[in-house]
Amino acid sequence: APTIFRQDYTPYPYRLPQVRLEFDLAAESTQVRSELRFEPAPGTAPGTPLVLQGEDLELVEVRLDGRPLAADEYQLTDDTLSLVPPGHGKPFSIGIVSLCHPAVNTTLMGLYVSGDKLFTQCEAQGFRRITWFPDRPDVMARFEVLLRADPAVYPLLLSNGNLIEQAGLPDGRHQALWRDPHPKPCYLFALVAGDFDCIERTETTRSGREVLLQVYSDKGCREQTRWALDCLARALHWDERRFGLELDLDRFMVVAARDFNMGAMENKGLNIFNAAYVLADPDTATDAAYRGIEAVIGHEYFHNWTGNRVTCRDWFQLSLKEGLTVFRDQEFSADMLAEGLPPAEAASARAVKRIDDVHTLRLAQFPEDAGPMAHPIRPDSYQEIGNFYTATVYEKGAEVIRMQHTLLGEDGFRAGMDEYFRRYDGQAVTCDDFVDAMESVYVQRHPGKDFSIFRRWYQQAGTPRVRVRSHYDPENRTCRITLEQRCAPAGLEARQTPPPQKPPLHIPFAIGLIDADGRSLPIHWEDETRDTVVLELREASQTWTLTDIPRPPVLSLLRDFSAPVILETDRTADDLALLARHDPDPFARWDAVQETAHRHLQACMQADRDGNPQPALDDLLEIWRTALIDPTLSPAYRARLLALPALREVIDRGDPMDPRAAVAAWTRTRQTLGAQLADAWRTLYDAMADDGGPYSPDPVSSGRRALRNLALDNLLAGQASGAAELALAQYRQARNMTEGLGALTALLQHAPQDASGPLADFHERWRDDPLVLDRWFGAQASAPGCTVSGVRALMALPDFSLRNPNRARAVVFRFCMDNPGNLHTLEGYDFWAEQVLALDALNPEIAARLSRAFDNWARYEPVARAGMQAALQRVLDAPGLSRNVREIVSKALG
Ligand code: B3K
Ligand code: ZN
Repeated sequence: APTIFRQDYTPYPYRLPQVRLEFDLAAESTQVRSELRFEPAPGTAPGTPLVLQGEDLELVEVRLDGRPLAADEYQLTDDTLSLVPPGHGKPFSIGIVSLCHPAVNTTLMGLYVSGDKLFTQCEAQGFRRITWFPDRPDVMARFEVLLRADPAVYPLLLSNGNLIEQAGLPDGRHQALWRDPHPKPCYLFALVAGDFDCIERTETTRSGREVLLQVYSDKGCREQTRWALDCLARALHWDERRFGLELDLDRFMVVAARDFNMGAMENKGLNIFNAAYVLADPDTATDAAYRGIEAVIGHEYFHNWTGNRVTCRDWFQLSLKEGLTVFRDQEFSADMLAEGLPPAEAASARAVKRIDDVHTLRLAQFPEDAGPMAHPIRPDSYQEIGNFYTATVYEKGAEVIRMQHTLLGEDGFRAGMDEYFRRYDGQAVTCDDFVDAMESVYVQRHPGKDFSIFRRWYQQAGTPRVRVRSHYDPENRTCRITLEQRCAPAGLEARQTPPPQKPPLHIPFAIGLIDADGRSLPIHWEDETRDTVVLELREASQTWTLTDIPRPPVLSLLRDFSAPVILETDRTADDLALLARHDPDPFARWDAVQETAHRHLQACMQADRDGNPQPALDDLLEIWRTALIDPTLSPAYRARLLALPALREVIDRGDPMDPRAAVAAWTRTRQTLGAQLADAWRTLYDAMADDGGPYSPDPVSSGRRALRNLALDNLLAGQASGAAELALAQYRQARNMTEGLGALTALLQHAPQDASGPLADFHERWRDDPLVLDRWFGAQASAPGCTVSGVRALMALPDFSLRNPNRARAVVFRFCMDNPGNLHTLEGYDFWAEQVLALDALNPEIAARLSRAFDNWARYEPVARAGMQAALQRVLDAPGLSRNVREIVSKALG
């Protein structure tokens, strides 16, 4: 497949002010009639061809200014339709009639069937599967859309913008006309047709306009959409308060779809969501699911400004909207968690969100940045853009925005955002344009300081490492701190000779000092005294001297995770233990516990390799023992502090990566921690019992449930007597899904022999609720007892279907991502290859996601490495591979 380069961008030679689309909707075959009003862009030479994209379409007719064109007046290829428009320099119109086939569209891109309804997904390049069109984000048009369908099958007909009129037709069908007042690229087009429940409410915007918010879902699900509607209203008001951004539509719709490739899609005024991010009630959704809905509802809503009003010039700029919008949704979630709490608790609630976000980054993005798919947040090339909706573009992109927020401060960042909209509202722009706006504020507020090298974060792939050295001079009472950065060649760079030079990045590095008794040592900095200062590292190596430090300090580093880097320090176990007990920065404190655990786990693996006895666990045990009973820590925060690093992180830290050794070390450590602290876990379990009030997903009560489930998990891991009975009782008495699933998962993980009763009961009770059934499948597929034949047995059940992405994710992905002990076997590797190919025949975007599971095969120990390499080769050799999967596996194999 051809590689597309960012440098090759050229503007589209024609403008498209106005589009009219008429749909005759039916599942088997839908006819689309388009009327596209083009005009040559300034400077376009007469005779410049007009090229439209189209895929999997049947062409019926093409007209130019109303005149049907003969077959030799246009060119048709597999994916384009082109013609030479009249050279008079004036507007002209192209009319196209074409057919597409939603019922057989298993890719879930373009127009497709889910259940008995019709949905669209157009980002990034799905619109070309609906009709021929300039399918690129810098062509922005006003859309008028007429939908016609059988009212018995499709009583509701939705598209973007405002409903202009609705009417019955003489042939028994009905029609609806929608007009979107805002010009938009076609990737933001949407239509929905079918029978739905709907709840709605009106909100008054800050300028006093009444707007209608609606959530559509399957018949019978109405009551499960209240939380989503509530989140939507909160998102609307939050964006007004925090960013001064008001909804620019009279009507904002969210529709839940059962079959959906990703989380959700921000189509203008008509967001289409994976039902998993809409439906929730206490019986069926976990606390985490409630928070996930809040985050995704917020995310899509915030795209209305960061993405839709200002969109991307080309797909290389994807992080312009995604990184920024993830940052916005992270801040929204943090503010929602902190709302109404006293300051200290609010800070802790925000820290919990930060910890979870950093955890995601380390789990998903760091490995990506260390593998063959590593790319800058603004990639330079791709073969298939669908493969670049990555943790790098999204999560690292959000970190790059967050660093700008740190460097500018809340006020400065807000001023930069205002400037961004002042300059670019209504346009399709680049990441550079965004940084230009931020830079204009930065240089004004920090005279003499330079922002230009910050842009390197957009150009460089790979996770930088920052090495920290410090020296305390008791005589002069100074502390000298040296930071040194380097970033190894990443992704394709690693294959270049000589390896490319990577100039230093601009890294905001937040630090604090504490003394041996755990007290904060204030730092004198820019005429102030502070507990935390941000060192701005701009060179390969830089040294700072802090003065008036009365006692030898221990360094608290990278507070609040001020930059997406890996730390290298010579901190001792005692330093970490001190930080784990006393660091006033809740993120750095958590990180000190994580680091202690990581060191222990790696030491266990080393001891195994060397045939030595297992290292002592004292450090971690003591830290946990104190944290377990510390009443000053919120339950949610304690649940993070007392969580062992995820198994995948432990595997990823190995050099070479050794999944089976990691599983062994991890399992043993959990066992020991559970057993040694059994009494404390038991006391905590009882103390965190539900108070009997009505369910609420607030941070305090959900924190208590998280901590209680963690206690249960530890009791089972430590094989405490009576633990299985406790879990069975919790399952039976569960008052919500968090408790029920917590008990079921703990049983499956540690006492599978006792899980069969709850498993059967769960299935019986929830067999008709697909989202809950996904939980049932997922808990089993990720259990250590689930071998390849186990996962095959799950797939043989009548409830299973590979076509539904949520179900495929619950079973196949959970097995391949969260069950390393069983995946890393010869049968496991075969299973992976077979499933990648099976999915690829249906849905290349989803198949490509699964194919990423072996990205880092070359970093594994020899046996695993050879097994994965062979499996990758088997996929690459298969006939008819999609462009999506081909790009991933060919890059993996190099
Ligand atoms: N913008 C969508 C991306 C969907 C692309 C799928 N090929 C989701 C989001 O980030 O909000
Ligand atoms: Zn997004």
